[in-house]
Formats: sequence, C-alpha cells, structure tokens
Amino acid sequence: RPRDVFAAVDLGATSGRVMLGRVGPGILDLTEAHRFPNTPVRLPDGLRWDVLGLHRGVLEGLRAAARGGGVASVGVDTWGVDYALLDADGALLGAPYHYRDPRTEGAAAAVWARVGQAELYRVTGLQHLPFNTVFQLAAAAGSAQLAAARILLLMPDLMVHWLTGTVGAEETNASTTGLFDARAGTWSEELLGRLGVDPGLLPPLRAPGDPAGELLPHIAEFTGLDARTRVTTVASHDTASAVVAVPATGPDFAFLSCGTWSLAGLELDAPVLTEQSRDADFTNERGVDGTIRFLRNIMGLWLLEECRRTWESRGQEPVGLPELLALAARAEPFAALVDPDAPEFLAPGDMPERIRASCRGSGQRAPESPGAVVRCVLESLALAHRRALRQAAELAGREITRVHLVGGGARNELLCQWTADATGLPVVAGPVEATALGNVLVQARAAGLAGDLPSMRRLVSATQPLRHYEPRKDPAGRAAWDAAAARTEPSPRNP
Ligand code: LRH
Repeated sequence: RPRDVFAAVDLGATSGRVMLGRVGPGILDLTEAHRFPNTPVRLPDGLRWDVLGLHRGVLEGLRAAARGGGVASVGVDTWGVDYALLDADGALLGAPYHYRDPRTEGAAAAVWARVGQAELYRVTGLQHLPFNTVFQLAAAAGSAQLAAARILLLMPDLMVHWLTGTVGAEETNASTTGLFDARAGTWSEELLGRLGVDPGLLPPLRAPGDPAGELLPHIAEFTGLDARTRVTTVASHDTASAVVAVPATGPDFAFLSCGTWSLAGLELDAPVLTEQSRDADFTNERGVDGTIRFLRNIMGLWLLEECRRTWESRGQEPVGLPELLALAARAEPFAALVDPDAPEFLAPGDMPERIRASCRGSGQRAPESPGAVVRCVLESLALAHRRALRQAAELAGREITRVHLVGGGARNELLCQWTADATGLPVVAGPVEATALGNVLVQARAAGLAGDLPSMRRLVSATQPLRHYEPRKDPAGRAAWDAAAARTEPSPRNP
C-alpha cells in the first residue's frame, strides 16, 4: 500500500467521483479514478436519492483505485443536510429524500411553534433553508419510518458506514442540520428535547482527521483494496472540504464555492449570531480546526444546470456550455435580472419558463433566447455574489481584498469575470476540484503528511492551476454594475 496516496470520494448533487490524491513536500497531484452520474429518482411519495447506486459508484471507484496500486486511506464528502434512517437491525429504512422534495413546505411552522425562529438562530446560527434537516425531520414526524428509526446517518456518514460498519456523525456536516449548537460545537440536547427528536438517533460526533475504521471484508474483497486500508474522517460537508483547499496566501480573503450552489463568505474564529446576521440570511457552518464558515447559501449554477436540462429534454436548443456562454456574452447586458434565491427556483422543472415568469412578474422584458436566459442567470448570480460578500464583510467587521472562487464555477469565465466586475474585487479562480483536494489534504494530514490550514493552502496555491480576473476599472463599466445592483433587492427572508 502506498503511504502517500489517498482516495477522495466526493458525491455532488449531479455526479459522484472518486479522485486519487498524492501528497508530499511541494506535491499535490489529483487524478480521477471514476466518475458516475447521481440521478435522483421520483417515487410516488417523493424525490429520492439513489443511495444504492451511489454506493455502487463508490465501490467501482475504489476498485479503480486498487487497480492503480491502492491507497493509504479513503475519505468521503457529500452535500449537506440529507440523511438516511436505519432500523434497530441497522437496515436502511427506504431511500433517503432529496432536499429539493417539497414535503418540507409548512414544516418550519411546526418547529418555530416549539422554538422561535430567533432562538433557533441564536443556537444553531443556521440560515433558514426550508430543507435543513430539522425541518425534514419535522415533516417526517408521525411517519412509520421515523418511528422505526434507531439511527440517523447524514449522507457521507452512511457511505462510511457501508464501507466500515462504524457509526458516527462528522461535525462539519452535523453543523448543517439545525440540531447543532454553533458555539459549543455539539448536538444541542436542549433543542432536541424541545423539538421531540430522540437524541439516541444521532450518533456521536467525529472530527475531521479522526479514524473512521477499516474496510469491511466484503468491501476489501470486491474492490481489491488491502483489508487494512483505513477510512479517515474528512470535512464531510463538501463545502467545508472545498474551503480547506482555498489557495489563500493571506488572511483577507473571501471564498466563493461555486457549483450547484454558490456559497459566499468568510472563514472566522467564532460564529456571528446577531439579529443582523439572521436578517441577512447568513449561516455559521463549522469548518476544520474549529473554524466557522460564515456564509450565505445562494441558489447558484443550479439555475443554469436546470435550464440546460430543460432544453436538452426538448432537444431543440443548444445545450453545450461553451456555446451557451458564447451566446450569453453577445446578449444584451442587464436586460433582465432575477433574485436567484427566489423560492420558486428551488424545485426541479422548467427553469427557463420560471425565469421568464419571474422577469415578467417584476415588470421586466422576459429573456427569450437561450443566450439571453443564460446572461440573465449569470449576471444575477454575480450580483448575488456581490451582495453576499459585502454583507459578510460588514456583519463580521472584516475587510476583503480578494475573492477565491473554487469549484466547477471556476471553469465558467463569464461567471468569474462578472463576479470580479460586480464585486469590484480581484477573483482568483480555481481549483475546480477544491472539494476533492480538501478531502485528500485532511487525510494526508491525519497520516502526518500535511500541516496546518495555512500551510495546506500554500501547497494548493503552489501546485494547482489558477486564473486571475481583475475587475473592470472603467467608470462606465463600474457604474453599470452599480446601477444593476440597485435594481436587485435582497430576497425577503423565507416566511
Ligand atoms: C453544496 C451543499 C451546500 C448545502 C447544499 C444542500 O453541495 O452542500 O453547502 O447547503 O449542498
């Protein structure tokens, strides 16, 4: 078994991948072992994740890793909030719900009747999103499934359980549930009690870097990996892993993790739990080494992905990203703008039409051509980035001198340039695979091959290809973005 190669299992909302990372002094190499689609399935009672298919994809990826010479350890990260329930025998109780399933509509009211919204924020520091685990559990209250449940496992913890047989709750992801005390860094017994959630459902916490067990014999046999291959707890919330790999070389940076979601914010030492922060819809999620990811969750490139999916299903429009971006670049600037966080964009479905309806509803001309729609989406996102980063700086009392844009969005030149123009700040774009790199680095550190956060970030900065975008300096260009920003008001907080 190599000592310096680590497998990062990174499951995203549209695809999963197993990446192999090699780490050493001045070395951080990443290669892809396996990539597979993550396609949700609509059952009569809701939208579900195909977790068995995901597990199979993980195993295929680990088999490819074994063929490549094996790994020292494996780590798993995924999106936040979603969970599986296991019964007293450890059997999976049904396919887990997708956070975009609308069953949580109205569930927040039941929670707030027991713990007021302001108090919930003071404890959890979490932005109100209708799908936070706490609201999903409220929607499940009284179901036969929840009654039979003995263990709740967040998505990465489920994958780790199926690899190792061990049970735990990784803390960066636990901090996205709405059941976690942001200041104490533990499950909130007080909230659980008042909300009637059985504390026994929630496994003991694990921190990034903790061992999570070794491979089960049948996993070692199927994949061909050595049975002593370790599974290491990483920052299992994908955003937390991505922030580990932000290639910052100084303190005054903001991060923008751009994929299906845009997560825009700052790394802090302590949560900001003020009413102003709640009003601005800011969240305090946990990062590695006790850091706080103070950020706003913005609907992100989901809007564009879902437009492309709609066009593709019709077979009539261009759907290739380079072609769409070229059309968007030639479309009329600031012709129509939307609030990317409007609740009507959350569910899957005909996105171009929802965008047009939103524009008509706010008295604007609806974008008709694909180029006009994509321009509307990307300019609106850049403006949402501007608003979130300015608010983050103000709420935390910090200065931002540059923006690190990581994740798949770093490939989107229009998004990067317009984010620089809208914010008036230089944008450093990359790495695209920040999440997998953060996953690898935390495993490498547990193996003694990497140092503290600043040194891990210097390693990323020294080894990964990055692109620099300067904001437009011409007064007319700047004035145009200021005028566009004045047209877009912050989204009213969810009722
Ligand atoms: C990004 C992400 C985000 C969550 C959302 C559900 O992948 O983890 O941080 O809020 O998915």
